[in-house]
Amino acid sequence: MGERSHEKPRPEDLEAGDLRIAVVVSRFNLEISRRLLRGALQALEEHGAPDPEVIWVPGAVEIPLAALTLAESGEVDAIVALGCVINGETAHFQYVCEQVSAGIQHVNLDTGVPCAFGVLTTFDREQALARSGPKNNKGAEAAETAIEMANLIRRLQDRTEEDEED
Ligand code: INI
Repeated sequence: MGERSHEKPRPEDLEAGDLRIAVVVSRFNLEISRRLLRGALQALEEHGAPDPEVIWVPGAVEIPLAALTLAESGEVDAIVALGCVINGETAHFQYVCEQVSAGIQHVNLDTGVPCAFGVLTTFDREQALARSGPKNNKGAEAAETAIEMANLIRRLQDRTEEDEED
């Protein structure tokens, strides 16, 4: 057994200088999506991610297919999925939430490429604004999760390869 994972991320766990990270962001509730994107891009820059690609899609339901296609391309080490679903008066909200959350988990488990879930699912616009601000920004949190998971999966894969060589 080599290196283990740690309770809190160490600085090197959040080092993104050699990671290729893409952001998939949905246009629906554009004001909030832009705020999440700003937070994510700031966090990626702070951690040294070089030139993250940003892919826009129409709504949250479209995020998983774009993310899956990127993950399968082999061109990215991690994906940050951003969007905002706000409860309306019908059951539509529930279907959109289910599709985007299950779809993003599919991307993670089917491809092995980490795809962080930075999609807000709120009861109103105020809750969405409160989670996409300069202080509390779920886009920034998702960006850090994507970096940490990309580094973790890389380390675990390297360990497996070393074991196979022994
Ligand atoms: N898409 C969102 O991203 N957020 C929402 O709040 C939303 N609502 O409420 O309808 C929404 N719907 C569109 C959906 O994501 C798809 O784009 C559409 O169903 C076409 O596939």
